[in-house]
Amino acid sequence: MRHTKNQRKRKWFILFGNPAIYFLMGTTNAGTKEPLALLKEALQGGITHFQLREKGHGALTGEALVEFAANCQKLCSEYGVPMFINDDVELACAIEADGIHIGQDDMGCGEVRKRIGASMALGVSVHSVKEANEALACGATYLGMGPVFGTRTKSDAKPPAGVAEIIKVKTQYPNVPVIGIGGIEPGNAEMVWRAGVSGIAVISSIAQAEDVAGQIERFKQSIPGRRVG
Ligand code: 3NM
Repeated sequence: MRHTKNQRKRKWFILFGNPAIYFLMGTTNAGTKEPLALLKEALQGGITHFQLREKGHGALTGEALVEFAANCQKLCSEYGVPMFINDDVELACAIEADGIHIGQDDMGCGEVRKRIGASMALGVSVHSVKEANEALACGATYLGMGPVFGTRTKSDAKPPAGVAEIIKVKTQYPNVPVIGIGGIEPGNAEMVWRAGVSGIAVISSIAQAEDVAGQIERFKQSIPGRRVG
């Protein structure tokens, strides 16, 4: 199901209203699983946001990528989960994704905002208050910050940054949604929540879990105040 601009605007308003378990995945993260089957397990398990991040050796391109993205979108819409596209403005526009996420090395965020228009959500990876200022000035909807912990998933990730910068950005911009990323697991997620994030973004700890739904439940239990027992 595609959303009209007004529906998208409405969804934006509540885009990070509740603690977000934001799953990122591409076909190269699925291991021995069929990628769409993995995404379906994650949706059934209760992820709240999905980002298609198709990177690395053997990544899909061209028509195959568009087809895969459209299949992911169909699945996400069945579960009412907003879908973001990593980096690829053309793909995000072609499938009318709910949002796009870009890094500091990608096309400038002002340019991206111009190309996607006003109604698509824009996430920008930042590492400091200065980068947050710039991203917000050019229309970022939310900020991604990491890597909080060491990660083996992103080969060019910066050194682990902990939560100090997240706290600084949240102090400056209490109402801006910040999503923590990088090496987050159920056992270390609590300190990220306590830094004031609206959500945690995860690849390997969900993609590689034997029991995907169980792992997502463990992430939900890591939200302070939500712990059971
Ligand atoms: N971005 P995992 S770290 C995609 O620091 C990504 O901006 C990062 O994967 C950043 O959950 C990262 O397996 C990889 O550590 C996250």
